[in-house]
Order: sequence, then C-alpha cells, then structure tokens
Amino acid sequence: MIDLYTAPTPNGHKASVTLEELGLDYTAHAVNLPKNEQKEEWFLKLNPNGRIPVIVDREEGDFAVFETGAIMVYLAEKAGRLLPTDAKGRSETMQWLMFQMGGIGPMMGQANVFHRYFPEKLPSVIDRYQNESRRLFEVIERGLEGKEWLAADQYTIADIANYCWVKTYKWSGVSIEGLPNLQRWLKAIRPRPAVDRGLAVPVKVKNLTKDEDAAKKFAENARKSLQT
Ligand SMILES: N[C@@H](CCC(=O)N[C@@H](CS)C(=O)NCC(=O)O)C(=O)O
Repeated sequence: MIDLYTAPTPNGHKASVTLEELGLDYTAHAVNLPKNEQKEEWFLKLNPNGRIPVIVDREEGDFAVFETGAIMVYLAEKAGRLLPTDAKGRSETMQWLMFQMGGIGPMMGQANVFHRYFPEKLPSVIDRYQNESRRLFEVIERGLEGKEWLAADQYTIADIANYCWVKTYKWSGVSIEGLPNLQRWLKAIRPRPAVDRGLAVPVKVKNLTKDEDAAKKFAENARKSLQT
C-alpha cells in the first residue's frame, strides 16, 4: 500500500493519475497548502523540499519518494508499466519527462504566479513566462508530428506528466491555438477513466477558468503559500 500526500494541483495530479493508471493500491491524504502543512516538521521528514506530492511505500519499509519525476519513475518500475524497459524507449520517455520537469512545469508555474497570484501585475514578467510556455507547447507540437504519443510509440509517464500541466493552459493564460497535434493529444488523454479518477484526487476542483469566484478564492489561497 502507498500513502500519497497531495493537493489538487498539476504536480499532485501527476502522482494520482499515475497511481490510477497503474492500478496500485493507495490512500490519498490532502495536504492543506494555504495552511502551509507542507512546511511542517512531519512533512519535511518525508520531503525536505516542503512541497507536494510525496509518496510513502508501506510495502518497502516506509520508503518515501519526493519530486514528481522520481515518483512517476518509481511507481512505473514498481508496477512494470508506463515506462518502457528497452534502452531507446526508456530514454525517449525520460527525455520528455525531464522536458516537463525542467521546462513546462517551472515555466507554467511561474506564469501562474505572475499572471494569477502576484499582487503587482508586471507585464514584461508575465509575457516572459507565458511566451516561454507557448514556445514549449510548440516543442510538444513538433514532438507529436506523425505520432500518437510523446515517446516510444506508446502512452507513458511522459504523456501523463506533460498532460497534467498543459491541460491547465487557460489558467496560465497560454494559447493552444494553431497546435493541432497538441490539441489532438489533449483530447486523446482526457477521456481515459484513470485520468478522470486521478484528477479528482484528493478532491475534485471546479474549472477555475469558468468560475470567477472560485478562481479568486484559489488565487488568494495560492498567495498564502507563495515564497517571495
Ligand atoms: N519539482 C517539484 C515541484 C512540486 C511543487 O511545486 N508543488 C507545489 C504544488 S504544485 C507546492 O507544493 N507548493 C506549495 C509550496 O511551494 O509551499 C515536483 O515536481 O514534485
């Protein structure tokens, strides 16, 4: 059994969607980010970085894993699925996973900070992160040319990692216009039952781009855990 400490954010969803896709037995525990529970001592013992998500594998002597890329690789290897084992397939998957970890996640994350959460609106900073996110979307567009999935001709943790962030493009204020491959790929992943279940962990959140009050509240809460 695995304990997942998480919150309803793209990084949290990367872990819960992976667990659902792999059919692993797990219990989700909601971490209250506005209350900064992720900075409490008990949490820092599991993840010194003080950020969600983190997993604890009870079948492996309470082994804790933090950083979503490492969590996804750990889970895929435990279940023996979603990460090809041949050298090239594994490398392709890792390339697109690292691309998400080092590019899509940080850039969209900062676009959200400055577009949605920061009290001052700094146009050049907002432009910088939104334009860089758009550039990275165009990289995915090229990566999907003539291909159904990002890596190894199969659905892998690389698709899950990138999907959980790219799907929030509206919240980041980044357009997906003129990117037919990326749009097709988003549409192919969304109806998967495991994705649907994973996106409802630890709680289902409203579509923030369609609900102004919910968006305001979410931004206020996000501000509380923002390190400036
Ligand atoms: N690189 C980390 C990023 C994790 C992360 O940034 N988590 C955010 C939520 S999406 C968080 O815990 N924010 C609260 C905080 O920064 O205190 C990973 O991939 O696991």
